[in-house]
Amino acid sequence: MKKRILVTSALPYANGPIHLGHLAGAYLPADIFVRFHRLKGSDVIYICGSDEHGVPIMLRARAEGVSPQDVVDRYHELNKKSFARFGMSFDYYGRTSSPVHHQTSQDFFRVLAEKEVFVLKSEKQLYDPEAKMFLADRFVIGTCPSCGFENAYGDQCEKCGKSLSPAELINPRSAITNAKPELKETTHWYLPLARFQKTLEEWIAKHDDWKANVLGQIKSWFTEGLSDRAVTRDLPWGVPVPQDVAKKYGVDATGKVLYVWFDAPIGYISATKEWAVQKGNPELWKTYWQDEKTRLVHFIGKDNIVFHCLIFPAMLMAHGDFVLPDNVPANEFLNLEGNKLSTSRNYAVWLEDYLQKFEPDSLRYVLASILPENRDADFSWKDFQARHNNELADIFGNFVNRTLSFAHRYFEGKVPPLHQLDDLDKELLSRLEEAPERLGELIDSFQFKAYVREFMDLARFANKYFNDKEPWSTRKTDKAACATTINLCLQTVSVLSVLSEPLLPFTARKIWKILNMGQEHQWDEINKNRLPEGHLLNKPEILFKKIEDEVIEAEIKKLQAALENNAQMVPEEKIDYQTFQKVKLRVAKILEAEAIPKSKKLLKLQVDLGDEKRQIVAGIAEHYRPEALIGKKVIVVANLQPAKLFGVESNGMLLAASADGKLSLITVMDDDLPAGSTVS
Ligand code: B3M
Ligand code: ZN
Repeated sequence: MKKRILVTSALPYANGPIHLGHLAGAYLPADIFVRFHRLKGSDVIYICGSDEHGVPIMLRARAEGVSPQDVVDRYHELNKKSFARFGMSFDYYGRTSSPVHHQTSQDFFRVLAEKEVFVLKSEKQLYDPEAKMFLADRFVIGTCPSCGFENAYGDQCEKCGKSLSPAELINPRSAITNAKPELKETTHWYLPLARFQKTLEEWIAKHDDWKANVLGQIKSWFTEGLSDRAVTRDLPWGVPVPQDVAKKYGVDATGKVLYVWFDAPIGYISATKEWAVQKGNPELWKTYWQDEKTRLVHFIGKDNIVFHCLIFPAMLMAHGDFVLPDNVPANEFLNLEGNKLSTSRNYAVWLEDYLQKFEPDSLRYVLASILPENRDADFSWKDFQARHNNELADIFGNFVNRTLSFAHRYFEGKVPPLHQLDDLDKELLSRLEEAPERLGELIDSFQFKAYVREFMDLARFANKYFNDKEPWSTRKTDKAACATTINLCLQTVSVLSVLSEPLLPFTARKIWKILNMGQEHQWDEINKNRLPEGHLLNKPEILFKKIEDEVIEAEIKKLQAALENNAQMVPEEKIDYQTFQKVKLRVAKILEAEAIPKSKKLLKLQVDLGDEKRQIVAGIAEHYRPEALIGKKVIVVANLQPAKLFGVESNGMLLAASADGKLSLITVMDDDLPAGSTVS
């Protein structure tokens, strides 16, 4: 096992706050991994930072009417703080607008240019005649040639995930002015990825231990065949293309910057350099980036796979001075209450909001339990509450609390002596002995969900041990047995606390205080460092307070409101008849209607659409009693994407008129018109 480890998490764009989807993708798993390795005594550093270039930042700045620098200054600080509050233990959180980063990226580009890696191409590209600028990447919106989605970006379709170039979009329009772009000639540097395909394939073949979801994506890139990628852009924001390099190619670099996906991964290197300077040893970064013994691990979300597994490695190979990633354990996506998370539609749980009501460790625990390790996963508030209350509070928290309370009540707050061990005592001890290696292997092989499960199983076993041993009875009948039980329970608390540290760093530290232990621990020593007999304990505190239903309902409602707002937020624009015709309106007869428990606004309806029955959830509970609706013929949008509201599937939407808080369903005047009739 390589002992020197360099861990990175994807650099989040500094154009918006961090939400729980980010955490579950690239940050929490990395933090668990790094914390574990620190406890193992590995030589590990954890590098992250803000990605401050690229079109997303510029679009945000335009929308707010401020400069890109203003945007990144704000979100860099905000995100850095949110991560810290969640215990993300970066050794360094850099930013790509820093001078060191600009220098490092330009040097990287220069080396590749000197090695004649690039291909220079002059091509016609989309140009906005109104804004007078080239439309790179997300500055163009249009129809995806692959799936027909109408709001695909110039670099990627968010619907089907296909990566695109602006010229491929059907009916392109400028994201700035809405103007129809013109074609205009421009010159750019390309990384000829096709030339790297064979080398990349050979390199990936040596990594057949990578996660299946990652290898699957890589294979399909190979099958499709890698194509040349432009690594420069015509944009006013980014790392400028170095003039000296451009000159050699006979090109004027004015107005040209490095493509954000060229400079961002180099950000890992520049941040490590800055870290080394901060450490007082400016050369130290080289040990991590240039010594073959380093295990470089990139934690990312699945949309970043191609960049970290193919493009950046190709850049690193071409450069020649750096180590290549040893693993890229990418996660799939996390959904929220059955729907896709969306920053732009404000459908997310923002870390700062979360922290106003809950503890960071609760979210760390729940997210780690449901990580989208191999397929997309879903976060729901009910599940959050259940796992917090039934597992963290009732099992782990309860075990710690009852053990400490007992020691205080009956053993003067001291560790009681250990006497004769029976079989159950021995079983507990052998489980404790095995745990560090087992759990450690799971973490080291990126099986975080399994680690969490095994950890909680051990706590569950300990809790059951306490029950089965009945110290409250042996206290009167067999004092020695009682002392042994509590001694072993205290040892178990201590072992559990260290095993929990990568997952629950705040709780672990609280327990160390309660146990009156030091704050430095070693994963492999936890069974050796027993709490000695007579060791004085501090008073316990409740580690996890139960989360009440009302609090959870409020969170669900907030998301509900965001969904409803989005439905209403469509800006007014003229549409043609064809567009209108896309909405399939039909007459539906209401067959059943019932309230949805705990929801004031929603009713669950079963409707007849003539040729099929449908379930529709409608926000009309404050206006209609369920029984009054049966038999009514209403108008529904029949081809609406299904959605989940309060966990209930809804397939369609009723039309209703509303004003001043009043609401009236749209019905048909002639009652003999059959269900299923079309409306136009
Ligand atoms: N900022 C994209 C993202 O947040 C990008 C990651 C860069 S990692 C070098 O999905
Ligand atoms: Zn598409």
